[in-house]
Amino acid sequence: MKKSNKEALIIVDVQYDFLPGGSLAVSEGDQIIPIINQIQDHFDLIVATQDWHPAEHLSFAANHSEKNPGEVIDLDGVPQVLWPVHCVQGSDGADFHHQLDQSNWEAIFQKGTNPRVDSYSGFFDNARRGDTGLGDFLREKGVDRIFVCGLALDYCVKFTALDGHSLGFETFFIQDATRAVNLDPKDGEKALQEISSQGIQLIDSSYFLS
Ligand code: VGL
Ligand code: ZN
Repeated sequence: MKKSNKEALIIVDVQYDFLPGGSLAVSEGDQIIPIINQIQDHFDLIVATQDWHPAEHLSFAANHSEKNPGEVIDLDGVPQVLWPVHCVQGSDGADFHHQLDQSNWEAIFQKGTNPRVDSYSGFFDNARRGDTGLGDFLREKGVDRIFVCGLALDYCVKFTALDGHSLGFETFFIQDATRAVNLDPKDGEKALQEISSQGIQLIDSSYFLS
């Protein structure tokens, strides 16, 4: 019998392009790094996701004529927010921040590699066709509780938490270990409401440190 009841930390997209100075910078994004480092040794297992786009990715405004970041288009039937070019495979902006402790990471799940569909969640693409394998990996390891943190609260962290919850993992959202893009200033707040209304538990890092 497989040992179960394990707790996993999922660190979402803590990459230079989402940090201050990056092409899709999340304000105060760097402030979560020491918090994430502090809590890592609480977990049985740690995984990270990495936004990992080909240069021709259709979520980039630059790959459409006369479109600007922030505009929304229809991409094969899925609404798509257009973004500045970010996290291009192999670029410096796609790297994890050097201060982020990676020494105990079990695996890295890359997403957003199909140029025709974006992938906010670490589990599935936005059309829910492609699967990164993260769900099966966690189950295989006997994980039943997941704790989600990283960037950005209102996109990739939110959808990772919602998908993890929908797959049956007991899901916790570490509020002080995430920050929002806030294209609209209320987006972060709205995301937290949506997350908690689904039954995901909102916690702070003090949950582990007390
Ligand atoms: C993300 C927008 C585009 C994120 C990724 O990591 O939240 N946001 N690609
Ligand atoms: Zn992206």
